[in-house]
Amino acid sequence: MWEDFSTDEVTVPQWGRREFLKMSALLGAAGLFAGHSLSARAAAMIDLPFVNGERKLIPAGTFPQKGEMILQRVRPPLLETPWSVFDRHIFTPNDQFYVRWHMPDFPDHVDVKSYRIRVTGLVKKPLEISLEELLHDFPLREMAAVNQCSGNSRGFVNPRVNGAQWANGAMGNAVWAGVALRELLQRAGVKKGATHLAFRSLEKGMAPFPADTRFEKVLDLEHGNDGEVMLAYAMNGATMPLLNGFPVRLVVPGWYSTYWVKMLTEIEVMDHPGTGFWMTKAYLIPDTPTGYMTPGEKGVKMVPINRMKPRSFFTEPGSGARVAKGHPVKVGGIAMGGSTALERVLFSADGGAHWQKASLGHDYGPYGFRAWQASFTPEKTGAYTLMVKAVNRQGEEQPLQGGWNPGGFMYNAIEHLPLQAV
Ligand SMILES: Nc1nc2c(c(=O)[nH]1)N[C@H]1C(S)=C(S)[C@@H](COP(=O)(O)O)O[C@H]1N2
Ligand SMILES: [Mo]
Repeated sequence: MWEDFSTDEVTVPQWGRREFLKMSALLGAAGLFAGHSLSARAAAMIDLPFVNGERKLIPAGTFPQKGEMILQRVRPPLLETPWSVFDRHIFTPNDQFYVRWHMPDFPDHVDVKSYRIRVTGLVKKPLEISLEELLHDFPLREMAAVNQCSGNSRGFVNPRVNGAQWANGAMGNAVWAGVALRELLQRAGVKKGATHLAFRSLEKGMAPFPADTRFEKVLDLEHGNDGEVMLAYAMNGATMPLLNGFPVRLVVPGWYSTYWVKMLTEIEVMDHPGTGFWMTKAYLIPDTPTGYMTPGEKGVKMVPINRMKPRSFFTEPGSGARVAKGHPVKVGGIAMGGSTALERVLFSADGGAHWQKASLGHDYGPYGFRAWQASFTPEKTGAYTLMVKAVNRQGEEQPLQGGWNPGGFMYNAIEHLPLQAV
């Protein structure tokens, strides 16, 4: 990433409708998982930086349309992006974009001819939209946005909690192309009294209660109508991988990606909040100003997780690198504002005693990553602790200590990078 923000030269991929139809026809025809067997392939190991962090690094092609990934779970697939990928691209390549599913039996192919997105419930005109119509009858929207799992970095939460033990790679930045949800709602005509939108996907719920456990997420109508929430049919200028929600997924910029429903097939306009498992039992955070609480605290009111917090990361140099005393060291990485634009990134070379402003790379919009860069000269030999902190437009900044909640959600502590000057 480092030649004078060479990532600035990355042209935002232009989305071609022709390619979509071509690729979608291919994908619709083939059962993508046919012939893929995990055990048949050799895998290297990787050590994530927490206790019990050993994982398989699976080679490209182990999962369809996916490159080398960190294996967190096979079924349903939980694949983490190797950290080195974030150093090479400000947009995360589709084939190394992380993957997270909840149901073991999600569809392994989608028939693009019969695929429909239905808008139902409190509308004047219920809709059944085909992919062709979605592509041709609505204006194209494009937006850079970070898709981050609520549980990203859960492996660093202290005390540790249950759930996938991700390091920092359960996130990715992409240019999403598709249609603003507002367009569909306008066409359907929302009736008076409507307050919420439920989003449902192609996969079934889990036995023995498939109806109760189906993957349904709910947003306020006002939020869904804000012109930013969108139905994406392309990602970084290409059809999105099946594992990332082909053919259409919801994009909720600035919100944790539990709301970014993949393989979206129904939007119900409702006059009440969500009552399903995924809104009332899972993905809840303490109703406190930070979304954190004291471990073991009783009687805390819980609410659905929502807006993302600011974060920043080092990609350069590597952790524990040896640098030469008296010579400037270039440091840098990526940062995001979370639910609002990034305001600034601060860098410290002395364990947080002094902070300097980092310079920022190209701005692709409030919800994407920005590259940051700073430099310092170690005047003495010995150990250094570098730190980086993002501050967003609302003045929200990363805390020194990671906060805690029972789900291990929204971890965003300031990153520390040890260095040795010799
Ligand atoms: N249909 C469907 N959509 C889903 C999920 C799911 O299990 N099923 N998981 C959600 C969660 S919790 C996450 S973190 C993101 C992961 O998106 P990705 O696999 O494209 O990275 O998808 C979201 N959308
Ligand atoms: Mo997630």
